[in-house]
Amino acid sequence: MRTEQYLNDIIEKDGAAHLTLIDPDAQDLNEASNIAGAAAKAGSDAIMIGGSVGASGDILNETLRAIKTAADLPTILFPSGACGLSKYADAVFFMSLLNSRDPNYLITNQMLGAKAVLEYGIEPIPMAYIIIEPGGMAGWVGDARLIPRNKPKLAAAYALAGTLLGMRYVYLEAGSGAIEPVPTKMINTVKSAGCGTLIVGGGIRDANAAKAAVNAGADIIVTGTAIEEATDIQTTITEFVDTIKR
Ligand code: 1GP
Repeated sequence: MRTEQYLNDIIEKDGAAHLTLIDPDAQDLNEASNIAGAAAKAGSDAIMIGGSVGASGDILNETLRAIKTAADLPTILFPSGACGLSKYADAVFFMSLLNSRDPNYLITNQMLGAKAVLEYGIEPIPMAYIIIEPGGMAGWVGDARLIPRNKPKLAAAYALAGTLLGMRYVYLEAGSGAIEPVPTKMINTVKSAGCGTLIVGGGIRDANAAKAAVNAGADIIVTGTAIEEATDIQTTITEFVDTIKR
């Protein structure tokens, strides 16, 4: 429970936490190292590592080692399947894509990876993953039956089901690089339904959007593209962090 407790303590103290997403398939080792170093200096709370395609094997392991050298922050895997596990990480979002049509993303990959999680000694954080329109690459790869943006009650029903199944975290995902983030009304409806720790990501391009998500009920904000595309990475992360925390 080390990483989970660490995040929960931050949320209690600061009102929200910020995760910096690094996709080993999109960022080379040098870029990953720069982003991780900037994230630590800017006060981001942890590094999330994963991606829908290609974030596995040597490149995943080497990226984690580069991140660990550059930043003294917890590393949390965000795997697209059992291939996205690495012994170099501190924790893993042990997640099920609840609105997938494909049993591979509901339980088969989890079955395939469970023993490795224990053997590697990485901390599993049970998480319900729910993909909202437009869904991006994650939605396509995960064969998600995308939640319509104007149907917040559907997202809330999935989140509650995940919570009752024992998943302590819920992640509302609009898809990396989404034109618009998850609607604030949906965030609010999900949080009000009584789910656990609520992560929101996908299409959060600036600090105002991040703050709006937190005001609506998000506990953790994930940003990847906005950091990847920033000209000044540390300043951009600092803006996110300073704006969402009280
Ligand atoms: C993707 O939610 C994350 O899984 C981050 O999305 O790249 O749009 O920040 P962005």
